[in-house]
Amino acid sequence: MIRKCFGLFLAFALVFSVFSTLPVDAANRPLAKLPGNSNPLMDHKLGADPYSLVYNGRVYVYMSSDTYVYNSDGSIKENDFSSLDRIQVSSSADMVNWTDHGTIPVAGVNNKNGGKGIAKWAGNSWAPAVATKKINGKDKFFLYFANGGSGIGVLTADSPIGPWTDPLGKALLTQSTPGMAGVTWLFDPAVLLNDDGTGYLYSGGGIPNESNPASIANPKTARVIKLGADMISVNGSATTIDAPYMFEDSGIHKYNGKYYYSYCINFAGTHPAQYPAGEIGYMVSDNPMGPFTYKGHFLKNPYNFFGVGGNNHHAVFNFKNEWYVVYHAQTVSKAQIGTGKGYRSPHINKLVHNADGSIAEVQANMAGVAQLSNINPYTRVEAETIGWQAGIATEPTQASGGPISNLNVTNINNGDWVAVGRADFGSNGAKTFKANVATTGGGNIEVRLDSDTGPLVGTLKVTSTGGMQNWKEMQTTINNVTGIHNVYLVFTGSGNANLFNLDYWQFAS
Ligand SMILES: [Ca+2]
Ligand SMILES: [Ca+2]
Repeated sequence: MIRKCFGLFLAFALVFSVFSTLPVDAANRPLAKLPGNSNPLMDHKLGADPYSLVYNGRVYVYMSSDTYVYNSDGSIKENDFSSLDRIQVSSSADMVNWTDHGTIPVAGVNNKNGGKGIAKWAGNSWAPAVATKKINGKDKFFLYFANGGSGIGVLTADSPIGPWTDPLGKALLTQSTPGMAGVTWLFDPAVLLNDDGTGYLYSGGGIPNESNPASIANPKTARVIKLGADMISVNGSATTIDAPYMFEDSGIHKYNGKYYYSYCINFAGTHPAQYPAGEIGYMVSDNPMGPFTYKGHFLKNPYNFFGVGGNNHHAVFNFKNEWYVVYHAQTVSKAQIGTGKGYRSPHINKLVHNADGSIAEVQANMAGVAQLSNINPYTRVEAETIGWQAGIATEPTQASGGPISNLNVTNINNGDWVAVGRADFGSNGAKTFKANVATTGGGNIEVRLDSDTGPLVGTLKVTSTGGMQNWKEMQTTINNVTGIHNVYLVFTGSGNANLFNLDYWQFAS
């Protein structure tokens, strides 16, 4: 089918080659996040072990930096986690359009991250957890991460997207922290900021003795420890959470005055039915330090929903008075390479607490969460704010005046596109469209409505700015768009090279 379409495209290309812009290649289609769907959150890159932070009307998702690792013959290796030395961040106000904030170069031992690693003592940065707390009248942000299975570190910042610094110069939690002995894998942090301003850090995993059924059933490798008021120290000794069939992936949330500790159930041995292997189980307590009582499970292994399994990882959060779970599944890698090979992508679905306080089974799917609010196209919209896309990539930009860790869209080839869901143009309508671009070549941005082949309401001709990081705003007129539309920026041009880079765009009425 694809080959047939491509043949047809070639025929068109030959017929219409006299025109300066080529027809859109039918192969320019999304990989895994299809228009109308909200999952995965993104498909222009991967992202594992997601954790959420809600701040100022946006949800930020922090992820382990899954990146394809290749064999010497160019084929993609099974994920060996060797690339997990950064933390990826994306945020959204509406759960469809996600702004890519790039990667935080966390691990810094042995010149990792090209010498830019922030935590000079850490070799890895797995499975982040993030909290914010007002300290001395200022909002501070705390990013906890696992140095592989050997400990938990913390970075701090004044904004949810950095810049981040390492306040300790060493791990916050190690096996020698009081109460931590016996934790097989000291990783996978989760953090709770209680209503009284006290922080609690949850972590741990692994089975001390896999040949012993009692060790599988009660590994006693989960811990909770009270944090100091500064959130970067600990207060007292860690307490064991006796989570049955504990594997990894601590989660914590507070609902209706109760503390919900959740975790991934292990795969070893045989289990009683109430502890299904590879699913997310949960326990409840009246106290953040426990003791917790096992109540059930609420998120099946991704295999049940997406036909591709592997590990499970989750975080529960509240955003605009609704509960959600962010989790990962190997949906992008499955679409790209046929099998997941252990490479994961973030998803979000609704989570429901029943009247009795139990959690209903999550219905995970590709549809995800319907868009919560519209985008305002009359404010600067980062090009890396993406609802859906075909064929593009993002990279750190040298453009000035943007957000912290600003990115631009790149790898723009003929027929590639980016789209945002539900931009509200109002009743007066848009008259102009401008974009900040950089290129030594050029091409066009076709502004289309509601699909990549939808009505064309304007075309911005992008001409050379003298460099792929020499930035210039360019503008074109728009054929009066009103109302609410998904906006598609369809890129056209000739040649195989990146046509141009795109930093942001904005309409004016
Ligand atoms: Ca491309
Ligand atoms: Ca940008």
